[in-house]
Amino acid sequence: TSRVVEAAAPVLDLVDSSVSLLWEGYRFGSRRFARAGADLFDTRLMLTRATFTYGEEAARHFYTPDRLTRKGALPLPNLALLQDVGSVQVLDGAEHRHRKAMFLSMMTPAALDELVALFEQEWGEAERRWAAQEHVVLLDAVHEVLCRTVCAWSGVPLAEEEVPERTRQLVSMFEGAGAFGPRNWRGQLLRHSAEKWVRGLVDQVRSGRLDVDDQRPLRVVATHRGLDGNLLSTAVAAVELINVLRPTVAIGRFIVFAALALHEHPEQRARLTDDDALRAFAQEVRRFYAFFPVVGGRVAEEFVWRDRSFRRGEWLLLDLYATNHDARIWGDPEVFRPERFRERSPGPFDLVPQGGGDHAATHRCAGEWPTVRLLERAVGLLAELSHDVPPQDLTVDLTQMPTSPRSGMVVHVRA
Ligand code: HEM
Ligand code: MYR
Repeated sequence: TSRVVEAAAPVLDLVDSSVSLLWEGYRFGSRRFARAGADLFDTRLMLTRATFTYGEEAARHFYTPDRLTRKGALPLPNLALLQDVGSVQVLDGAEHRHRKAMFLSMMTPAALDELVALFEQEWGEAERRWAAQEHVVLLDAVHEVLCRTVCAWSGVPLAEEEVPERTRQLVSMFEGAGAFGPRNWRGQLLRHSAEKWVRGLVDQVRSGRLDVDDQRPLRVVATHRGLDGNLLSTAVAAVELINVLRPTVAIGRFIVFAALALHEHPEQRARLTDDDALRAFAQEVRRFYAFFPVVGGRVAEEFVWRDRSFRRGEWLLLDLYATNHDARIWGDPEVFRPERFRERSPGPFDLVPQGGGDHAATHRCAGEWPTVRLLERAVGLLAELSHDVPPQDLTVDLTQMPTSPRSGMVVHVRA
């Protein structure tokens, strides 16, 4: 079975704690909150003063509309691989709401049903290929299934021979986002090719050379008009479509964590008898496992919390991992227990793997519904998949961001 790796002793945060953050990974914040006995502490990152916070109250402040801006909130090498320059993530106020509404318009119930149906179809076809293979690295295999699914859903043509390359490009962006150095550079390089590809698609839609259904994300970004009445630049339209393609492929990590959870808690399988049970399991996967470590923001509107004023420009980080493991919110936070989500539904500021607050008015993830829908379906499919898990290194290294079981979760699928 798997174990969890943590960094050894905390590195001294003498002048700056950037090195400690990279060294310690997901538990960087939790350790210091515990040491300080508080839900906030000051530190320095990249030679700039920063305040780390966690918990439901902190999330409520952090996700009060218009209080923080994402401008200057992430180091550029990380930002560039995720939301990127010109995207919804760096807009504020009315412009942000308008662009955000564009994303949320893609997430109608009918569109989400179709996304799940496409996923089931791709999964079914992949299952037949998996059964013919000696073994399958589930993380890689699921990334590919999701790449096919999201391209079909988005109206992006994808030839069979393109699948490995496009999958690799999208994966390298989020796998490079938590790194400085070669893994990050590789992400930048592959991102560059992906942007060229997607800009070409936007141009083709706009010139009528590519016909795409109305509701599909490629059509939506290509025809969206800003508050000024103008189309988005080709570059920004491409960035926004990539903001749909890339993170949908990233859901593969949650799916592999779900497979790991089923492997380690075999007694759970029999409980997955209805939709509520699948939903609860999916939510516990999102709470328990580590993915997006922290979100950052700069104070745009002053506020007071814990007898302290937070002034314009101050750098605040909300520790998502620590909030999802906050013992004040979750009983036995280090125990994987889906039943907790049958006893209570998540509130806006407690379960925050993809941010908190109101989706339309804050920077909370636009893709939370597709994530939950695909993940709960994947839990059902995994529970029905006849497979063995051979001996392997399933260690989840919490000093790696993003992390996953070290082996990528190798499975042997039986026909
Ligand atoms: C924003 C996580 C899936 C689209 C975010 C944020 C996080 C996050 C932490 C930033 C919140 C903030 O700045 O306050 C994740 C994780 C995912 C996921 C862990 C699962 C793999 C998706 C999907 C989509 C998506 C499937 C689209 C289909 C976006 C967009 C934003 C965003 C557009 C920017 C929202 C804004 O600035 O208003 N996501 N996300 N994400 N996510 Fe996701
Ligand atoms: C997405 O692709 O937008 C969703 C998943 C991204 C997860 C990336 C996790 C590691 C990023 C660390 C960056 C924070 C640096 C302080």
